[in-house]
Amino acid sequence: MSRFELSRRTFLTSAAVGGSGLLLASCNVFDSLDRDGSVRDVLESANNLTYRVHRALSNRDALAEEFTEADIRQPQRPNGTTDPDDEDYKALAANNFADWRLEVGGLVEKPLSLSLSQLQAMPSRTQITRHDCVEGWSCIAKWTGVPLGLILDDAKPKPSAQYVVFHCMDTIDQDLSGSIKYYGSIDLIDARHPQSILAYGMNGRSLPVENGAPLRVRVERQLGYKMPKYVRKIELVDSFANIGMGHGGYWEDNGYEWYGGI
Ligand SMILES: Nc1nc2c(c(=O)[nH]1)N[C@H]1C(S)=C(S)[C@@H](COP(=O)(O)O)O[C@H]1N2
Ligand SMILES: [Mo]
Repeated sequence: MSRFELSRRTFLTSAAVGGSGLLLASCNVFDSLDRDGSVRDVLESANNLTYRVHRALSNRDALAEEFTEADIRQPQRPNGTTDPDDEDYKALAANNFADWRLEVGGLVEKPLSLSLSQLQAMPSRTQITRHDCVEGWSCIAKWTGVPLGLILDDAKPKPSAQYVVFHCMDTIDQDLSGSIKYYGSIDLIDARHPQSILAYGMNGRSLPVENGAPLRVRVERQLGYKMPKYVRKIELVDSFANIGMGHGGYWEDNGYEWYGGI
């Protein structure tokens, strides 16, 4: 299946889920840099450049642009899974995520199990950034959460750890062996970037279910599909070989680039 067909399929699915033009209308244009086609160019470059080339050309430590409250013009358009139909998720949501824990494991010295209130008691970072989806829309929103680097400092990745894998609670697809849960991954360079946070707040309120409650990833230098929602577990690994179909994420297993840099 070509990438075009794949994104078109996704686009049609989200349109169907939206049920009306309303959802699409809320955020269906590129925000702030649409007119000269630069977002399109940027999205193209994410598809065409390999991770290695991208890394050589861009400064991985540079900050993504941050905006002001006045730049927030619409709600964050929900995309992909917006209301997980999984029983375990629904039970946790019914209790306001009081029983939810973020597990941190794999190649770490000290596995962690953190409640939402423990995460909220940690130092936080708030940033107003633009979310760019590969399907061709963007939204500016304010995100609040724990810097991922602080979680890593506590868990202490072993020297062999190279990637951070995020395991999610939502079923995104079915195959012969059963239901496939969304997952994704980044490397330790992006994980330790100052704007990489595990967000529990959006636009001054707790993160809504449609945008990934109770916790979702923000990796502001990459495209939307690199920011898993409904996270339940973080796993440090040295390879993706034994996870999913081995490409480091649900969309990567379906043909998207692993490095979705913008
Ligand atoms: N768990 C999970 N995370 C996900 C997705 C998803 O379907 N499930 N979709 C991804 C895509 S393609 C985008 S654009 C963003 C959408 O985030 P939003 O709903 O807050 O706009 O979430 C990303 N993370
Ligand atoms: Mo996306």
